[in-house]
Amino acid sequence: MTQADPRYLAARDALNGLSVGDAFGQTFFHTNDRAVWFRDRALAKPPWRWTDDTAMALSIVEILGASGEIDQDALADRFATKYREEPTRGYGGGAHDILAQIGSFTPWPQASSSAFGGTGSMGNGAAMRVAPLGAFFAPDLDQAVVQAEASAEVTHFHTEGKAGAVAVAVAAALACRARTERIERGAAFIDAVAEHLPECHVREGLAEAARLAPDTPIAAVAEKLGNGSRVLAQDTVPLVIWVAAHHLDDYEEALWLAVSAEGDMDTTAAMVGGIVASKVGTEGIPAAWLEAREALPPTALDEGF
Ligand code: AR6
Ligand code: MG
Repeated sequence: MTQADPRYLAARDALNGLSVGDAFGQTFFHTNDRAVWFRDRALAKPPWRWTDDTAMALSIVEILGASGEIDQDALADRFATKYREEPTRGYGGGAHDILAQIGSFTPWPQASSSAFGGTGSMGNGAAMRVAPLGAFFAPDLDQAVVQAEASAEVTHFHTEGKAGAVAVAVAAALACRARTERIERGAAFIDAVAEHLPECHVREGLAEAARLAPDTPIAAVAEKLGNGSRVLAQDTVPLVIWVAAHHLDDYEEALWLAVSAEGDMDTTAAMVGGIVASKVGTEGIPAAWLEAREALPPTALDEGF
């Protein structure tokens, strides 16, 4: 694959949106004046450090760049290597354990399936890293679903964890297609995402999200759908899809709304940012925000990331 491959360009836009969102969202954990910052749209002083959301998304993009699909063994290896190099990127509680195990040669199916007493993780971590994959497979939604699930399973064995990843990937794919096709916004967008999920809490949350009017105050949306404060797929993804569905053409607005919901702000902003940038492109991200984000390491394919 070359850097001019449209799938690769789409994934790169999503990665920029995701990493800027992650770094932007993270800044609000470092102030006691969050409410004032939201009201005034005040920005933290750069650099904005990105977290595990971006570290793991980089691994996904690298694997897609190298083989055009998710090779689960290679992905597990990339996740574990990046974790070993920089364990202080803010990984989830169970993720530390799973990634350390994979790094010390426990096969990923064993590490992933035995987590949390054998249920597997239903954390929001498989969803936070997956938007570039959705953009990459935008022409083929069935592939987006299969590949998102494969990318999730390496660390998130639980149905909810995987469903969260499928939802964000499909949303990013639809957002990407909205550049050239007519894609409905609002409740119809949320329904179009939900139809790719199995029966589960994430899907139930999306059904609730579709019933919330576009002008519902964000605090009420968070109250109803959750805001990631439990760090679970089902208390994070419905709000994210609601925000993206109603603000697919405005990165800045979508991101302010996402963080104003409070909760797991780096993660909700990473997800919303990855989806919305799949529609508006890197050029739709405020230049000052791109500049403020800690630089991304060069990947094997693109020194300019
Ligand atoms: N049962 C109970 N609690 C669970 C379960 C379960 N089966 N699965 C997950 N949790 P984890 P992630 C809870 O550790 O998904 C970073 O800050 C549990 O409290 O698998 O990669 C990112 O920015 C667990 O610690 O990691 C994201 O915010 C938590 O969910 C987040 O971490 C996260 O699941 C991503 O975390
Ligand atoms: Mg994080």
